[in-house]
Amino acid sequence: MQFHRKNYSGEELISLYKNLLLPRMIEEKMLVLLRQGKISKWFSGIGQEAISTGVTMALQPDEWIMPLHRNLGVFTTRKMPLNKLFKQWQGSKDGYSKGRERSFHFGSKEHHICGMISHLGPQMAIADGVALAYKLSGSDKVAVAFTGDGGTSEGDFHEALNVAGVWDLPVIFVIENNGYGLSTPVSEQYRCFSLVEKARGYGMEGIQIDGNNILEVYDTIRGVKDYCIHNQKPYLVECMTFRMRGHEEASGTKYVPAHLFDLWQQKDPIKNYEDYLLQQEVLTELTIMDIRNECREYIESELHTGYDSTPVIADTEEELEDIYAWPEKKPVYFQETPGNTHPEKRFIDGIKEGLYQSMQQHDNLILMGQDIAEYGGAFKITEGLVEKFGKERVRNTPICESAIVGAALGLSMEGYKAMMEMQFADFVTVGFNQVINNLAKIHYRWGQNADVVIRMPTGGGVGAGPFHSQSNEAWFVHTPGLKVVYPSTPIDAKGLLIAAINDPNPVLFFEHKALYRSISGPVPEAYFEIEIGKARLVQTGGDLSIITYGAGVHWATQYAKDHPKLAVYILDLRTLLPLDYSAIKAAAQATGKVLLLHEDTLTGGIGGEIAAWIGEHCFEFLDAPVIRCASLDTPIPFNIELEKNFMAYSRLHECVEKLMNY
Ligand SMILES: Cc1ncc(C[n+]2csc(CCOP(=O)(O)OP(=O)(O)O)c2C)c(N)n1
Repeated sequence: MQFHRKNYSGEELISLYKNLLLPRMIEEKMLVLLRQGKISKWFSGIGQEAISTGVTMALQPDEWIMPLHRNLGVFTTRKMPLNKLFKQWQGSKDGYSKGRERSFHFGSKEHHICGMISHLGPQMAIADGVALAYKLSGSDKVAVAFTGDGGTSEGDFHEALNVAGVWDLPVIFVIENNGYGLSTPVSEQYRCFSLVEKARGYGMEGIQIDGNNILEVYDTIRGVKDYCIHNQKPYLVECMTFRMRGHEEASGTKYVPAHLFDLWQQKDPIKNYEDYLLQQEVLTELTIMDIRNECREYIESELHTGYDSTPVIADTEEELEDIYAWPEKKPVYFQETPGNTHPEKRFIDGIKEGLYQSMQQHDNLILMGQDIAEYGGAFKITEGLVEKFGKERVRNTPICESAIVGAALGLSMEGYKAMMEMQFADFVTVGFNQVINNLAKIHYRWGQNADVVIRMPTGGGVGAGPFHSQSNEAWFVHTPGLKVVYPSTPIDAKGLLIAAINDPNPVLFFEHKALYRSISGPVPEAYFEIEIGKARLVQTGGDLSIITYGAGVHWATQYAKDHPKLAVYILDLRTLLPLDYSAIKAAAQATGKVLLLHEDTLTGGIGGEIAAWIGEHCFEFLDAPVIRCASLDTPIPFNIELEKNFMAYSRLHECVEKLMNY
């Protein structure tokens, strides 16, 4: 192994050595503790430490890193106390995730380390978002994301590199090519000669280096970092290395030919560097022994403190409370002054106004979406915003839904707010993982909030067929950590969108496309919020209660108008997560006959959840079973007659009759 000292001082070389040695010695200890059953699972980075350590040492402590499961060296080089890391691995209350996360799936805002999710690839797009924040704020910083060779096969790798390339983001993607995925050799993982070749396809520079040579890693990353900041460009670094142990300790190493271990043993990053430092007379046998003893003592004393950890006593209230971040300022909600009148606006104008005023209110709010800049978006909701607020804040995106949701999270980590327009709610499926597993869970897992709104043009009735018409809100209602908002009137569209943007949590904001230009109503011109989680009583009545939202509110209102002899109580839920249970209870109590109406399909729709809740909590008020009126359990057909038949409203009369005749 060739080391090139360049101008590095003895002190710097020793500092690299100490940081390189510590994770190895910690791991050796952990393997013993694992065998003793004191920790549950271990992903070893033995043999790969030069990468984590060299990369982290080349960065400033406040530059974000997105590490993975073999990057103990990132955590130790950022000086996270071992006793707390150990508490984390034991699942203790005073680790980094209150016992909620395992192994390396945790982060720390203080240390600018973003915890991974098991899915590996999503880390990369988060780095895009952080790098975008650095770029927008003019900070001279880079973000770094790690991936294994296996992870490069994920779509997330492609999307993250593509977005970084197109947006000229200062981000370094580090591939640790250790020859294997779990057991899959690289010959079954990719067909290019080397992974660094991929850089060119994304319009970025790349370099392949010896990942076992700490000086090479450190020096390269320092240079690459300068390049990224100076040129405002991304960079791909492929570090060649080898994993000296199994994927995780239980999985063994039988699938790796034995001679490879012999070969790579010769290339051990610590032994080789140690020999070099001896040869350079930077260290002596004696100083090495002192350093090793120092490490050992540190590990033993930290473990001693680590063992003394608070056992977890489950506190349901705390568990539920930590799902969401709480706003710093108490919001001021809209209150109507009697006698006040407001201009009539269409539903779409309510959304536009909410967005426009939010952009004025928050200069850290970034809008992202396909065709949303000059073109104004598929529904022209963002028309004019780029002229007013500029290309930096109103960003056209490549067709990379997953990476843009990830980037929105990265922006949030640097204190920005992000609004992403899904061109159609249907397309959220290709960004699903980031929404469900990153945005929704991150606050509960390690206290990082996701200040992100995803606008979801949704719903059918416009003859657009199965992939431009779906109602998919129930997927998200089933995901703790998200908020799901679904307005039905122009005033609510504006006030709830403003509230969603002010809310520090991830909000899925559903906008029914058929309402955009068909519904009008009074909309105050001022900047105002409507409270998320509060339903709206549309009208009272004593015969039956229809609980609904979105287009359903208009179907119910029309139905009541067409049947004047029936006194219909209509509740517009407005927010589906969290639900306004007191308003639901009041609706059940008001008439004793409840109809749940939604455009979403029947099975697994939110109507089922509310019906169950009413059954459990309002049984004594009921005079009839709760009835659900929903769309057919089929995809949404294109032909307008088929679509009409699909839609819940085609069965509304039948359902009302059934309920009234019970
Ligand atoms: C999306 C997804 N698919 C599969 C897995 C299971 N899995 C966990 S780690 C791993 C291998 C990863 O290989 P690589 O990216 O080369 O990293 P390495 O573990 O070798 O460091 C696999 C298949 C996963 N965690 N996520």
